[in-house]
Amino acid sequence: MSAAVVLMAYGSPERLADVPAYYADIRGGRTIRAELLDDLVERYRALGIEDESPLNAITEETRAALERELGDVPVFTGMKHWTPHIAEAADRAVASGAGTVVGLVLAPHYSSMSIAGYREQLEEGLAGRAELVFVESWHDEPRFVDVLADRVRGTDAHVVFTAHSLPQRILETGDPYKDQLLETSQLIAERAALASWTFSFQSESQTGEPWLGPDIIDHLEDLHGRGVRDVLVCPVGFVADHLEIRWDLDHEAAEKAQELGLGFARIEMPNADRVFVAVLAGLVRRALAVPSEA
Ligand code: FEC
Repeated sequence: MSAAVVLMAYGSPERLADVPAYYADIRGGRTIRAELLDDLVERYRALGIEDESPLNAITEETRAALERELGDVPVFTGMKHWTPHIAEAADRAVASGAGTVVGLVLAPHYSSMSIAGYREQLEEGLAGRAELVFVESWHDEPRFVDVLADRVRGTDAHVVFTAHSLPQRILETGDPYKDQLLETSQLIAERAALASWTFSFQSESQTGEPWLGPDIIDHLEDLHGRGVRDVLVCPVGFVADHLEIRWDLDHEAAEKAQELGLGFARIEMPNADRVFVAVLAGLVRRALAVPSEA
């Protein structure tokens, strides 16, 4: 039976005018304070998304490269918070004649507050019209670990692994997110034989509840206090350039490091890199070969 892939990403507003609707989608109907919306618009403006999004272009590049790599399996992009929505991708996958759909998220770590939401949207979109093989997490995939280990190997700097923070309450329900992040970091550090590394969260939102820490901004201060002079940031929870990388790290964290007199660099994100796309293709092939183990 033929197959298709729904490749899912967080999604990004396509142009500046889309930011309010995009933010409303993220908040799921809950109120947005005007100053937070203004601040978000300014962050996107600084990234140059006036009329078209260089961030969504990266997702399209990755999709096209994965489709080429797979050869005979069509790949459709589905965005969690923007167009094309996951439900549209599901419709297109079914229309392509696929009896089996592989759901793969461009985020390697499972959380009930992230990956579960992608799955829900895809299940609803497919509505039983095709068999779904959903890849829940791929945080310990050896070839993914290699992709990142290759980017930090040989550095003299202290490596800081990072990922998006989430509200602390996820820990009360045994959510595996934090453990999976630490496992990925440990695996990379071992593979690259790193002498000095730590993990910190980034990009927490102002939602009025405590989020997982330490946040990278505080962590940089702490590292500086411990005598670290150069930092190389390796975001393990993201695979592409987007707002959380180009603003939260390249702008906010870099500015903090400069203020402290700390050397600051970050690895190049995998984006549509050939070796990384081969990792994604491997995940899809494995999901199609042994659906029950995906
Ligand atoms: O480049 C772009 O345009 C999109 C960048 C982007 C990525 C991303 C990834 C994750 N998020 C995760 C969790 C949350 C939770 C909330 C939340 C809020 C935002 C806002 C923006 C945003 N996120 Fe995001 N996230 C990205 C962008 N995120 C913009 C709203 C403004 C703000 O709060 O700063 C809080 C929702 C709420 O208010 O209730 C929770 C997680 C990931 C990593 C996994 C994934 O990629 O799906 C987890 C990229």
